[in-house]
Amino acid sequence: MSVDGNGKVALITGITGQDGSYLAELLLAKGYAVHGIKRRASSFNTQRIDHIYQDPHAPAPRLKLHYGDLADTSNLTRLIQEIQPDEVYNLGAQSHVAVSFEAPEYTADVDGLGALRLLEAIRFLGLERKTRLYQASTSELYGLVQETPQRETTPFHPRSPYGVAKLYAYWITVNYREAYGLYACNGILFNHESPRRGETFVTRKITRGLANISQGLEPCLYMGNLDSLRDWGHARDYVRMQWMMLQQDMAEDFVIATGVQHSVRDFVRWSAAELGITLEFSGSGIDEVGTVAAIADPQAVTVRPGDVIVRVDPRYFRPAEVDTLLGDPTKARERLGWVPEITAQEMCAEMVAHDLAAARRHALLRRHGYDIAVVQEN
Ligand code: NDP
Ligand code: GDR
Repeated sequence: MSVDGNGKVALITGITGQDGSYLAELLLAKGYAVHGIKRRASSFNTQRIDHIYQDPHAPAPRLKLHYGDLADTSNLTRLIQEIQPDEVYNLGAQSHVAVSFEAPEYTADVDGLGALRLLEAIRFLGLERKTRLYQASTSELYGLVQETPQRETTPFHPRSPYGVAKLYAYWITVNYREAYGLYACNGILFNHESPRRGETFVTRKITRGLANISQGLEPCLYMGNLDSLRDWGHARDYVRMQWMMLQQDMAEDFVIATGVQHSVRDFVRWSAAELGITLEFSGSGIDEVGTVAAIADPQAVTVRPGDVIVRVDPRYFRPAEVDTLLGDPTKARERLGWVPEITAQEMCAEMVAHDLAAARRHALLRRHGYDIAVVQEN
């Protein structure tokens, strides 16, 4: 494989995910040779990176995919031995908080021990002085928050099997840095989204669900906790910071956030407004509903004033919730000059535009007799 460009070689776990796809684009643009680990699945799972795919038969491809899994020690060790990466970005994870309550052991294995397997492979292969590691840590570590806003020094109190698994990964990364002098660091990233966000995370569920409703593909959006408060940024801004963290003289941990907080209900309202729909919320708890109050352009949408298009379904409540998260990115700004460029509202507009285009295509197909299944999940 070619190491043209800047001569650096990166390995990304989770390259088929939201962040992995943006990071791969960024590193390729910087001239890296990029290797990614993808899981074997019974159907294609590379949609997010198909646009940067390079035919392995072509001369000097700079993107290469390998089958692998964070649960498989020998696979990871062999890949690191073969690839000899300068930088490893550990983005792979069972990343859904609600699902981690359903599959806690698997989540612990992949999200917790997966990080250890990579660190141990670097150490075992004697690559401590060559290979730098980025660990995808999370604001879910703060969980039941002890201080607002949350910064690098705020104590952790995770509230889910996902958060607890990521807590292990956080500390084992710090431990290998302290014990073996590895350049290994944690990015404590707050929620970040994009049109490539998985369809079952709240922002994408909202933009996709409301776009579908506006085109008559679904009747209603069923939501969990509308009061939840999050600090939402754009994935494109956040992967820039992941790269910056590995280019410093010394490995350090950073909070990556916007410093601005909104509720899930706000995000529903903004998304509806992007579609020309004014939503009014009434009731409370599981009886809360979102009703169409006004429409900007009746030709553009199939809903009408008075239609109830948002309801609460307790199925989407979590056994333990993280009610509020707000990050303080001061250290990242002062030390690395990082500032987010895209606001949550701008990101929401981009996501709605993306999902509306897809909904219109589906609606058109349906009008011409092709039945398109529309699935809604948590
Ligand atoms: P995604 O869920 O979009 O992507 C996760 C990636 O991990 C996918 O490529 C997935 O593969 C892969 N993966 C899952 N299980 C395994 C496994 N057993 N072995 C190898 N790979 C696996 O997550 P994001 O891109 O949003 O997040 C990237 C990382 O950052 C994750 O670790 C997440 O926990 C963390 N994080 C995310 C935040 C966010 O708001 N997005 C905030 C803070 C942290 P497949 O495509 O086959 O499913
Ligand atoms: P989160 O993201 O749990 O913060 O983890 P998610 O978008 O799933 O939930 C955010 C908040 O919205 C509430 N919510 C709902 N969530 C989902 N998924 N579906 C719903 O219908 C719904 N209704 C309300 C949730 O209860 C929660 O409070 C994300 C993941 O990317 C993690 O991997 C990452 O570590 C953290 O962000 C930072």
